[in-house]
Amino acid sequence: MSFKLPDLPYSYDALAPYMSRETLEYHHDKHHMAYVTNGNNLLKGTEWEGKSLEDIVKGSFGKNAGLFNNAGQHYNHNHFWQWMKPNGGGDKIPGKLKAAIDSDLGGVEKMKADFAQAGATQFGSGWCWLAVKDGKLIVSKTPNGENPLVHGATPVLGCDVWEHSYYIDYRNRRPDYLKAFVDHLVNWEYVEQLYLAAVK
Ligand code: MN3
Repeated sequence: MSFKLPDLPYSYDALAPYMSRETLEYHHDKHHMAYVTNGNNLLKGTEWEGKSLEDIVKGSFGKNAGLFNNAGQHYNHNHFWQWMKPNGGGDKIPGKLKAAIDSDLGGVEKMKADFAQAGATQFGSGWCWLAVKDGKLIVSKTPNGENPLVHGATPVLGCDVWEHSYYIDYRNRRPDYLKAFVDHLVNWEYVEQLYLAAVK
């Protein structure tokens, strides 16, 4: 399969004022598109041509840095658009996910604080995550295009902390962006869907 840029699941204005049309236009139309284009070029003629995106990400990690960076970022952004929705975030978390957050991560408030802290302390570009490892939820962070897949875990929520994700709207205030993400943008229903698939 070749990589293809997905449409945003909402309009470019839908996440304002927490994420602007201008940010989504640059981030989705330019940055994500570049990962798709470069990834397709780098995939040609490799042993991973025809494999699933997940297999390409896991297989190329540590073996083909150029392909991995672009495939990893394609995977991350495919989910990132779905990890947000208008009027998302906050504490209205579906029951099965909420129960897992309470038992594995010490409750919703602690989870939100730990997730935002992971994003704020990721030095340079990268992502912060909720992931399922050995059947339990964990909080983690990764540099650049890496994600929990290459560390034996399944990502269920990620926030892009590359500057291109927040600099137009928040300038250097990454912690304010992370707070807006957890309080107003997260699509908890999609997070629960991925969580339930990961623990099945
Ligand atoms: Mn990005």
